[in-house]
Amino acid sequence: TFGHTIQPTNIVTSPFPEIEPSPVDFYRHVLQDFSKFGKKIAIVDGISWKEYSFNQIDELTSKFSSGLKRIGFKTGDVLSIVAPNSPEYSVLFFGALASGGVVTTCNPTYTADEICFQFKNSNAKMVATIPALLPTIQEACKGSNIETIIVLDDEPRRARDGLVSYQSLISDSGSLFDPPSIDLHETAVLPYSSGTTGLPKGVMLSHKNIASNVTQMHHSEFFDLYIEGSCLIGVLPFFHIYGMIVIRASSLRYGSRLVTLPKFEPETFLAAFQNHRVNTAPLVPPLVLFLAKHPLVNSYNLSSLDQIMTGAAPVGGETVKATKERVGCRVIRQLYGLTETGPVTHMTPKQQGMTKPDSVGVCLRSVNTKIVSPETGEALPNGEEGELLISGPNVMKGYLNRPDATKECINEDGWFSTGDIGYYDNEGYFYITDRLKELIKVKGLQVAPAEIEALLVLHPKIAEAAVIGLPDERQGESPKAFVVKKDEGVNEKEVVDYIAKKLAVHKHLTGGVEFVDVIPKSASGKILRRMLRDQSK
Ligand code: 4UU
Repeated sequence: TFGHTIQPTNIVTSPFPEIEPSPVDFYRHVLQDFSKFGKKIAIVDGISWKEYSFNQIDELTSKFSSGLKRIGFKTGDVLSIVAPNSPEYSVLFFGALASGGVVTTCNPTYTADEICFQFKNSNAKMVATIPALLPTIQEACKGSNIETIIVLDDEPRRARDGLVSYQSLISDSGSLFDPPSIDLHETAVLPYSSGTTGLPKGVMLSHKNIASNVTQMHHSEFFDLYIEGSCLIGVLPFFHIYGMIVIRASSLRYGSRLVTLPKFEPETFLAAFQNHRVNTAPLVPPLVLFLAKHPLVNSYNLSSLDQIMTGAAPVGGETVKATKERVGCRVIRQLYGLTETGPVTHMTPKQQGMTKPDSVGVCLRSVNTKIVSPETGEALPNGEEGELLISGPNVMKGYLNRPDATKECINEDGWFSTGDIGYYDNEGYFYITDRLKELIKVKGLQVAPAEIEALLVLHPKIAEAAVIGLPDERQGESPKAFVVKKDEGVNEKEVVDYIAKKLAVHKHLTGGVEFVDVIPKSASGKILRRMLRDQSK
């Protein structure tokens, strides 16, 4: 154990020293040691082996930043990135920040409607994407304020019809590169999260928030990437806060090598471990389960693998143990966090990696946690279940243009209500046991029931609808719809297909559709999801 972290007030603190806040913005923070790392490889494409040194990323970033300014991108403007993982993703991301911009990241598997919502909601001015997504992006731009589409291709494409090539931007002389000094409380990134209720909202994470989080993880007991020769697998998507901060930003900040994969695919995933000698694997539960169970795993040499981390959704201690035994890595541990906390708040310390496999670990540096009674709001002692509240320098500023939703989850004292249920043990280790909020998690990705419900009730044959998550071994949960018919003729397939056309794959109704006479609701009209969940057991 690491000393006493449970305060008499029932506030739990970190066993490790507080961090010094970063004196510089996120771009400068992450790139601060690049000249020291120099010719070391920073990022390599796991499949094509196209690689970039720290020097090269640095140079490309400044040229891209200058090129962006030349086409009219200004301080405070929003760049949306809608692309799968690649080495160039970092150039787009840090190039925009170096121009004083804000980056909003979007899932590249989204439909045009979903992307359009985010373009409009974030008021993005430019978007960067890959050629294959161009038709979707062009469709999504309609009705938004996007003026320019940057295409990640090798062809030099002259600025025309609002299209400009990445190639032409990185061919810029760099003369306009001049990162402004930025108030560290300004928004740096705008990922989307539905929070405890409703539709996805822009999460305003400041430079201070995310620079802090990178530092908070950095401790010999946590994410010791400064160890010479660290090599990470970058298979989790960079649009999600886990890929954005924990994997990509931390790797660059501490001089590790990052192997990018555009998507999860069994052979390329396993081959990457073997061929690139990956030693650090930040994963989500379905991928941990894959390593524990899939027959293909035996055909690859995973001997370089030293540590596995799993977060973003619950994982059973048994799966954790089985995976460790099968792949023979030194440690596997859990992380817990949310988009709103930039993201990580808890991590299993390395020493205790296997002794408490069900725990998400202890508070990161400068994180305080309380478990409060949902009824009384009082901070509970160890062993008692309640809602997890967090405070720390990583807690978001709030939801974009949603002071109401912000006020509901962050109180005057800066405590953020996670909507998760859990408890801590007598050594200050946390356990997540349930979710108070409506959020569904499929493969670690958010699915907001309200988003699916809003579409369902627009269907001419549907009167009312409610969506919940059914437990699913492979993907964590599966969205299931309860539907009250307006027209007797409607069947399950019609409803499933309707949603499949409108939303990304992880939001499809893989849990099926159940037709009911009424949706149970509280006196105030809120859907009683717990009742529906219990009904489905
Ligand atoms: C049970 O999923 C995330 C961020 C996760 C993350 C990232 C980097 C965790 C560790 C890490 O290193 O963010 P969101 O906003 O998509 O989803 C947040 C929700 C939480 O409220 C909780 O319900 O995801 C769930 N969650 C977990 N649940 C996250 N981590 C865990 C976990 N166990 N370890």
